[in-house]
Amino acid sequence: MSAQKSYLERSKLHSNPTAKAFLELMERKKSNLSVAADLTTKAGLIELADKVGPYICLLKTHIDVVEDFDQDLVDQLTALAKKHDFMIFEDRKFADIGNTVKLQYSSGVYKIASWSHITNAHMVPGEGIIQGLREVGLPLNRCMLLLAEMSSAGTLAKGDYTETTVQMARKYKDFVVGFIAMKRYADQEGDDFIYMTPGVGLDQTSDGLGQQWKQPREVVYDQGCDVIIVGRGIYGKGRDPAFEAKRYQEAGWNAYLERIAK
Ligand code: BMP
Repeated sequence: MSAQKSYLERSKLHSNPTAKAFLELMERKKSNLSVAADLTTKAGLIELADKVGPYICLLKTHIDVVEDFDQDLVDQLTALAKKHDFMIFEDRKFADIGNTVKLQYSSGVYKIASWSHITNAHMVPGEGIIQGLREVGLPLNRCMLLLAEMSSAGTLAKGDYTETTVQMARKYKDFVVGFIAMKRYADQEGDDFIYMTPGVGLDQTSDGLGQQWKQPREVVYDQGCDVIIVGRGIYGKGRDPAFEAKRYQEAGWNAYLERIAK
C-alpha cells in the first residue's frame, strides 16, 4: 500500500519524472500543503505566493480569475517557485473533447502547458480528454490529475463515475499521476497515485455555497490522501497567510508522519 510508504520511498519508484520530483520536494520541504491562491489581482497573487512559499509544496492557481494577467505574472510565479522550492498546479479542470483541450492547454492567453507543472481534468468527455492533454504535456514533462470526486455538496462525481476515472488513470499512468479525491482508493499492483484533497479547513466546516471543509488529519490520516489543498483558511479575511500556512503545514505533515508510522 503506497499510503504506508514515505513520500521519499515512493519518489524512488515513480515512473513519471514530475511526480517523482514532486514527491522528493514534499519530503525535502516537509510539506504536503498546497495553497489554493484564488486571488483576482496579479499583485495579490504574487504577494501571497511569496508569503506562503516557504511552507508549501504546491501553489494551486485559477489563472483565469486574475484581472490583470500578463506574461510577467507567469515569470514572477516561476521565479517564486524556484526561490521557495514549490511546484505550480493550474486548476483548469479541462472538460472538452481532446482536440479542444489541446488548444486550451497549449495556446490562448494563458499557455498553461508552458508554465504549470500539473493540471487537471474532468472525465466527462471520455478518454480523448486525457489523450489530447497528454499529447501536449508529455513532451514538456508535465503531468495531470483527474477529478475523481469533488468536495462540494451534491457532487455527481461518485460511484461508477469515480471507478471509471480510476481505470482511465491506470491506462494512462505515464501522464495521469493522481486524483482530486476525498479518499484514497484501493491500490492495485503497480499503482502509486498522488491524492490531492481540497475542502480543508481547521476553523470552519462550510461556506454557504456548497463547499465542505474537513480537518487535515481526517484527510491525510483517516482517508489516506497525500496533499491538503487550503484556500480561504489561509488567505481569508483577517488571516495572516504566513502564520496560517505554517499552521496547516504542521497539521498536514504531522498527520502524514502518524500515517506512515501506523
Ligand atoms: P477553499 O479552501 O477556499 O474552499 O478553496 C478550495 C479550492 O479548491 C478552490 O480553488 C476550488 O476551486 C478547489 N476545489 C474544491 O474546492 N473542490 C473540489 O472538489 C475541487 C477543487 O479544485
